[in-house]
Amino acid sequence: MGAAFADLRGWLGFLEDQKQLVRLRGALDLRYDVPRILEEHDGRAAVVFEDVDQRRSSVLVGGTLHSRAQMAQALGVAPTDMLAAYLRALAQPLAPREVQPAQAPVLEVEEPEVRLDLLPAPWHHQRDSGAYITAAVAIVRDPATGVQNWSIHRLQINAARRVGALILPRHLGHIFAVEEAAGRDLPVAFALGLPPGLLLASQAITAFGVDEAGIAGALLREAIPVVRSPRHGIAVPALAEQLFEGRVLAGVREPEGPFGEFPRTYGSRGDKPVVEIDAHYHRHEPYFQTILPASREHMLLGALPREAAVFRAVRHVSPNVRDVALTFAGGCRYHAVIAMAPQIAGEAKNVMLAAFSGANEIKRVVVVDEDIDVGDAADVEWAIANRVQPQRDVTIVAGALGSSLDPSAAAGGVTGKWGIDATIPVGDDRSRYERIRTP
Ligand SMILES: Cc1cc2nc3c(=O)[nH]c(=O)nc-3n(C[C@H](O)[C@H](O)[C@H](O)COP(=O)(O)O)c2cc1C
Ligand SMILES: [Mn+2]
Repeated sequence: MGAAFADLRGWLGFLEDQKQLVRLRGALDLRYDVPRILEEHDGRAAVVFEDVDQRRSSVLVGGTLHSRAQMAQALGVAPTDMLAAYLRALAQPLAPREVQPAQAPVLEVEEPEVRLDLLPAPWHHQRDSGAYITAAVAIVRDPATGVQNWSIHRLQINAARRVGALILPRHLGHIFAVEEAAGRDLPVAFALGLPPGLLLASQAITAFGVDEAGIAGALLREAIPVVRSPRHGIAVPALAEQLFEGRVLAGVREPEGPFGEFPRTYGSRGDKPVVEIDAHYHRHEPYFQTILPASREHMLLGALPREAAVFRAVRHVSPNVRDVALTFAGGCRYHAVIAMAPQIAGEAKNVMLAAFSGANEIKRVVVVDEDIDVGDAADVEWAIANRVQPQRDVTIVAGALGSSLDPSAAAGGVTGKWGIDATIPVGDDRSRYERIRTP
């Protein structure tokens, strides 16, 4: 087991040593050049844009995560141990360690004036409504419990001190709804410029009331240093590149979107919550991190946390589950494949039903036998072709909660879910299903 990477700089240094990072010099257009270059390097290399625009305040970097192999390196574990490592982190969080402001690199510089319009935030896709911050982790303290929450939200830059946010109905949405009903703004801190381990922790699917900072610490196998944000006293990663403090405004909605999203379609324009930014801190010569929507990076950040959530959910109904994968073509969110060794009739079906609710966005579940590689789409299709009788093995559930970004879903993301039991029926003559092999 190697060391995990605790900050973005260390991770970028590693990528550079591995020749998985390219540096580009010279002026480039944030709308027409940058996203195309990120797309061209997607799945291959991180890109550092040294001086994308002289007026801009930080060094732009994108594409910092490309593969499961890289994700394992970022966490300092073998690829085959990643799921187990994530499950361990969920089960045994490691609380963060508070450091003083003088020991917190993220507080090295305070900008005299908040100027979001001077950040090198790209305009990612053609029909997007404008420049977006896509890699900031929103950290809030739930006033009811004092427990903090981490989540990533796309942020549309509306003005020098104002962003619009998409807040889907999960933890931040719940906390904000309670505060807003009482007429109060919700203080929020945005940590920007983080290594894969912290981004993966922000995507954990947990019960309400679990602080993702503890999951980050457990994933890195070392408590992460946090510092109190100066205005709101929110504990934020001390090694982040940049920190913004603000308030989600009660009773305010402004138009946000459209925005190209992970399913490779546009999320629609609508009235969304607004955050007013009060303060901006950063390290010396900070990086500005961007995640190109629908890139491998965006997909992968969703995959491992959902695989862990599905694994946990299905283990409640069967001890015979071996592996789980969320597929790239399904955006690492909609389509799950589960490998198991069913021992009794109906067991695979129960596993499928549990997986539907392991994470809301899951729309299709394929259950296969252990001999099928869950990460290999052709292998899974082979199992469907040779082991499935649709009238017997396909299950459809109507009216469940899925993803509101699925264009085929009804308002709010209400969707059907379907499952395919592609396991060999228990009791069948297994020799009829045996795969040919050359001697
Ligand atoms: C790059 C990226 C962008 C995301 N954008 C949004 C977003 O705009 N709105 C949203 O609600 N969730 C977004 N998510 C997903 C949430 O961050 C994720 O579901 C998170 O785990 C929610 O945290 P919670 O369970 O504490 O609510 C995004 C995730 C990633 C990786
Ligand atoms: Mn949460």
